[in-house]
Parts: sequence; structure tokens; C-alpha cells
Amino acid sequence: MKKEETILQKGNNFSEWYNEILKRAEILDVRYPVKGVYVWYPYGYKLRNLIYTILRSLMDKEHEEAQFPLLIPKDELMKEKEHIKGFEEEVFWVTKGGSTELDVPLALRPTSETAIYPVFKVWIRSHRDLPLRIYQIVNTFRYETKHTRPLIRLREITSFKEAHTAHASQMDAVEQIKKAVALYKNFFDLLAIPYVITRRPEWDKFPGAEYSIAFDTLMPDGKTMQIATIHLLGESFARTFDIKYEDKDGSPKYVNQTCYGISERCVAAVISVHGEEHGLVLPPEVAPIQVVIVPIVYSSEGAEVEKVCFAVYEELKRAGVRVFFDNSDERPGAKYYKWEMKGVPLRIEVGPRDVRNNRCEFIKRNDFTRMQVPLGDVVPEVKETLKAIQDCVHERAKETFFANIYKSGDSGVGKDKSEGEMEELRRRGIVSIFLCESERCGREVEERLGVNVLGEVIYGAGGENEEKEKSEGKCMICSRKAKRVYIARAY
Ligand code: 5CA
Ligand code: ZN
Repeated sequence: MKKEETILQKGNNFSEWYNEILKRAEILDVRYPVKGVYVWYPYGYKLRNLIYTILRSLMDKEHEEAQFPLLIPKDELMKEKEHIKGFEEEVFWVTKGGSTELDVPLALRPTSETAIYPVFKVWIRSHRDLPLRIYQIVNTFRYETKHTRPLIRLREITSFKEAHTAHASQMDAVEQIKKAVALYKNFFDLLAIPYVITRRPEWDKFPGAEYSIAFDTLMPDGKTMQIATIHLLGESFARTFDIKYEDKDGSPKYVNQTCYGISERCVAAVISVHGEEHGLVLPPEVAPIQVVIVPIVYSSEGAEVEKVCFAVYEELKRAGVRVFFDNSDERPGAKYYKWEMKGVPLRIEVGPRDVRNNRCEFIKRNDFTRMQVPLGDVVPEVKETLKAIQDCVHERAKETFFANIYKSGDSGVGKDKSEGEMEELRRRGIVSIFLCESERCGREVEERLGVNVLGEVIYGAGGENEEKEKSEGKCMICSRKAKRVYIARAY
């Protein structure tokens, strides 16, 4: 049963929908007077915290949480040449204490390699100290010059989860990369967010890394958003910051490092991928309120209804469900609107007739279907229904996602293709093409099609089997040997 009242068409103007939803669902207040800097509302912050609780619990299995300073001395930040080349134009500087010019200017961390690795140098002595696996969840600052957007492109990233690991050998570091990929898959699966995984092009990897791996999801306007990255740093930072350990045979060796990160873009993904014209649709795993109870009271039987609602509320709370009993003075219609907007996965209605029949009514947020449930079965039925909603939301998201991944012909789609076909490529979501590794060809594709090269396909429409399909082909620009690469318009 669909409701007729809609707030906005998500498909037609995603940007407008997105901004409206952040406001009406009380996720983020964008009125703060600094560009790219925003305020979390309490409800948005609860959502953020539930998502980060999942992330923490996954991280805590093999990492330890720590916290490093926000301020980085200029000389440390400038040490690693490639790294600083990549970040130079994005750094905010603190140059004064009061009216006194600082001896050494201090950077606000754009990411924390150069804050953490001087400390790794003193922490790591012997092979027994390895592997070292640390993470922190902090704010970072980037002077972004592209169009800023709440949760998506921030100048203050408020919820930057960055992991930094050090290992005895490159083999161990690569093993860690695989574990990080598995961990992030697990994380986004729990958020019901579909993704592709690519290896970023050599010419567009993280500054200072040997290679970078990225997770991308698809936004409703057909643009992709990078939601996580994983980098093999190798020995480059270890050499710069002199991070050595004594090996079993007593010889000094450089550690081999990785780092990987996730920002509140994961919250943006949950909002954008699942939401629709009535508001948010939150996967039960991360919904601040999983069940809202709404009494339908018009008659003298009000007190009886209220009593039943309260009993159901108590029972669900005891069972560990995040439940809210809305016994405010608002009319039921206003309550529906509010909790639908906030994406509460399940609404339970209780009216006088329900009370007489010893039952209540479930309404699922994801498809508005209703079912009657005996009061005695509420707890097990709620648990089962929440699980079903979680799966359903995930399946629907995957369906849309994979329906928007296309494969171009193997014969090359370059210069001699018709404008019509080129237009197709421009308009589609994620397209796999053959592209060689040269920056020249990559940039040419980006320019001619108005897209971004995401990278070589590691995990895509074919799941793990993508590996087999991708292998051989000819670059669509230069016809040299090439691999399957995903391209898309990207945030
Ligand atoms: N030190 C590494 C790993 S922690 C690092 O900084 N990698 S990163 O630059 O790729 O950032 C990690 C992730 O943060 C990106 O994949 C992206 O999802 C997110 N991110 C990057 N810049 C911003 C930004 N300005 N606003 C919001 N999220 C961002
Ligand atoms: Zn080429």
C-alpha cells in the first residue's frame, strides 16, 4: 500500500533530494558559516555512531584503536616527497599562536601518515613488535577546491577512520591488504551497500603508495562515489621516517606498510542508495530507531490502547530492539510522515479493534506492506521482520546497482565509434572497457567521455569471477594490450 504524499523525486534531481533529506530527516545542518564544514544533528549523529560501532567492532578484531595529534609540524609533513606533492594544495595551516608567528608552521592533518610514522619509528624495535596494526577515528582537514557537498566532499572530514599497519615483509603487507579488502566488504555488506572494487590507475593512486585499491558505489544520479581506499605503502614511508626493526638474525630492516581509510561517505551512501521519495530507508542494522509504536486512538478505548502499546514497547526493549513509543499529541498521519522520513524500518500500529482482537499491525518501511501479528508473537516476529527488511533492502540495492554496470564491446569503442555509442557510454552508470596502463590513454578517455577512470576491475558485476573475464583485450585508445577497467562519472 503506497502513500500518495511524496517529498521529492529522487531520480530526477538527486542533489535537491539529498539536501532536502539531510534537513528533513535531521541528519546534517548545513547552515554553519564555513564552506565544506557542517553540523551533525543528534539523529544524524546516532546513525553515524551506529555505523561506526559496526566499523569499530570489525576493526577491533585485529587492530588497536589509538589517537594521534591533529597538528603536524611542517618539516614532518614535507618529508615524504610524493606524499606532499599530492597533498600540498589541500593543507590548512596554523601559522600563529595569538599574535606570535610560530617557529614551525603546523598543518591540520589531511591524513595522518606524517603524524603517526615518526611515532612508529620509536615504537617499533624488533620483529616481535610486528605486525603493528593501529587505527583511529578522527577529524581531518582538506582544503578541497572541487564543489563541496555534505558528507561527500568535506573540508572537515569529521569521521575519518584510518588504519595504519607495519609488517616485516612485503608479503605480510600484501596479506594485510587482502584482509582489509575482506573487512571492508563485510562492513559494506552490513550496511547493505553494493560496491565494485578496483585497483586505481598508477597515475592516480594515493600519493606515496605503491598501489591503491578502491571501493566505489553508485549514487542515484548515476555517478559513482569512492567509499573506501586501501593502499600498499611498501617501504617508501619507512625509508623516509627511518622505521626499522631488528630481524631474527639481528640485521636491521625497513618495515613494510599499508594504510586504509573510510570517511562519513559511508553514511552518505546509506542515505542515498536506500532512500526514496518518502525519505530515508534505513537498514535495520544501522537504524537509530528500528521500531516505532504508534497508537491509533480516537475513542474512549484510548487508555486500553496505550496500555497495550506500552507493554509491547517494554517487551521489545527488553529483547534488545531499538524501539520508540510515540505517544505524543500529534495525529497518527503526522507521526507516519515523520518516522517514514527518518527511515524507521518497522512501524507497529495498535488501535481499539486490534486490542479487542489481541493483535497489532506491522507496516514495513521498505515496501509499505502490512501484516497482522498476535500480541504474543511480537518479539520473534519483529526480529524476523527486521532481518527480512535488512535482506530485502540489500537485494533491492544490489539489483539496481548491477543493472547499471555495463560491458562495452571487446573490439574497442574508441575513435571510430559513432557519436551515438559514445553518448551511450557517457550516460551509463559504470562501464567496463579495455584500457592500457598509460596515463595518456587514461586522461584521453576521461576527457573525451567526460568520465573518471576508476581502475582495473578486481571485484565487479561478475563478482569474484570478474577476474577471469577481465584478462585480455586491446586498449580502446592505442590498441596495445589492456586490462578491463571500470569508468564512470564520479563524485
Ligand atoms: N591515508 C589514506 C588511507 S586512510 C587516505 O587518506 N586515503 S584517501 O585519501 O583515499 O581517503 C580515504 C577515503 O576518505 C576516500 O576513499 C574517501 O572515501 C574519503 N574521503 C577523501 N576525501 C574526502 C573528503 N574531502 N570528504 C569526505 N570523504 C573523503
Ligand atoms: Zn592505451
